[in-house]
Amino acid sequence: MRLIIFLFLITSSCFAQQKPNIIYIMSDDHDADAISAYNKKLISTPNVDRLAREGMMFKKAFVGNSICGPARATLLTGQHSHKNGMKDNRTRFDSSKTTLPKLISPAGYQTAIIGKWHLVSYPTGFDYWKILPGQGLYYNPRMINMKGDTTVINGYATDVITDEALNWLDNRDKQKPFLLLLHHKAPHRNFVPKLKWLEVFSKKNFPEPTTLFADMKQHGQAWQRQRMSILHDMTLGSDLKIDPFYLSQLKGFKLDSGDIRGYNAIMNRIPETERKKIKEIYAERGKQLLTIWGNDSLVLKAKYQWYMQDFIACVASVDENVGRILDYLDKNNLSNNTAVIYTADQGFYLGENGWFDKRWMYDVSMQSPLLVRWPEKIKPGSITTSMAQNIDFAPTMLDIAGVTPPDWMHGISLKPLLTGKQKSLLRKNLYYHYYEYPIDHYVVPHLGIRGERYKLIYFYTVNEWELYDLKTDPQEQKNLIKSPAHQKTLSQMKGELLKLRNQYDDHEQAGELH
Ligand code: SGN
Ligand code: CA
Repeated sequence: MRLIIFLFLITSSCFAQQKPNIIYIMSDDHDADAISAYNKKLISTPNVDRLAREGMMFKKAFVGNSICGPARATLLTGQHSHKNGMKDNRTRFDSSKTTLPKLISPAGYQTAIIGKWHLVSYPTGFDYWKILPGQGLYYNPRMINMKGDTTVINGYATDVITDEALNWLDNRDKQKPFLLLLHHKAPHRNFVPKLKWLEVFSKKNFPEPTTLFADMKQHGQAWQRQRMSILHDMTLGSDLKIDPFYLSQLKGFKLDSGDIRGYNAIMNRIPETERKKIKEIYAERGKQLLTIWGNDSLVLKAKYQWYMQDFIACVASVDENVGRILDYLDKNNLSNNTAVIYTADQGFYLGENGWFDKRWMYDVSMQSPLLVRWPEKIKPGSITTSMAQNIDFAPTMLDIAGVTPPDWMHGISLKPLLTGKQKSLLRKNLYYHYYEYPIDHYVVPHLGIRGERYKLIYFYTVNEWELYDLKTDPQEQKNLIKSPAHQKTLSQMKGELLKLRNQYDDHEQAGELH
């Protein structure tokens, strides 16, 4: 009898170990253009690229509401915002909801979330969590543990979050498969890099996007209302870290307490060993600004360069830390049986249309990077152009773990696509709905659908429609809503939008569409 029990324990633990592990790494605002597997113009990211080389790269992965809290609630529930309740960053996520960790645990998984959380209520259903309060800080971040205690952890946030994740991996129950959600704060605004990467990237000159000088007047209400312009809305003090000493010398510039406070808050958090050098690098910006002040075109060009230097330097830390996780998996013989997913909560404007931030349904911010490596199942170097969406993450991870996704989830499992069982996804259109207005960037609420070729957007509070041909106009600059040649496409797309809106049962906002 004892022998039978012993054999049973051995076989069941072996069986449990064979279930794949899942590491889901999500950075904050990391646009795909800042990953060299997608675009080589801005940065080389050898570690994230390794996931593409050894796994599958999604060329067309999107979100359903391009903003932080909502994207995170969608990750947990597999649902669009109107069903999971998290429509904007100001909402509190209902922690009693059935979520990914609660569904995967009964399959024998141990679960953890480490890093940015941003759902106001504390995590539930995880065996372990350690999160940043709110947006979190770049240097010496505070973290909240499961007892509700907040402590300061010395170091740089991207390194600290990775340290915490590696620590959890080391101390986990090694008999069980695991799901680890590792959420970076970087490269979120206000883009504060580590000295070593700032030194590298402050010397670089980045190519300007062709639409950097886009004229808002050529477009509708929504474009005119936004406040996410690099020239007008990106702050010199806290976003670009220009010393108030220089700002106070700019003719006609109203130095406000926000700039001074923002600059000081950032600098005072940086350890003294790095602060002096960092201040020196940023002082160069102040000196340059004095020479170009008054010439908007030169100021925009310079602000764009400084923005990119900081953003890309933050990305370099993310890439380096993805490398640390992959090394850990290699060293511990975990690589083969672990699905590593890399993504961001959405895309981000890196100067296109003269903008920063996200929110819009335009591809720049609706698209997110998505790379999945799982050596046991995914053919290395695979590329898919099937349209995936963040509603698919929870069903996919459940499917990987052998759990059938519940039918109330809106997404579909990407596993058959990943493993090559299915060549493409059958879904024809993706649904999108953005709500938050006016804070922070005055992006007018909108909903719409994205097909392979066309995109239809309805800014319902200003009653403006937009239609784009993504094939002839991938930068979405030419609204075809009044084009006689496109009226048939328009009515087809409207029909598809109504269909999807009904399918997802999203009727509270926007009223009747006509
Ligand atoms: C902060 C940022 C905004 C950003 C929101 C939401 N301002 O308020 O630029 O859009 O977060 O970002 S900051 O000056 O405080 O950085 S999100 O990623 O959480 O959705
Ligand atoms: Ca974000």
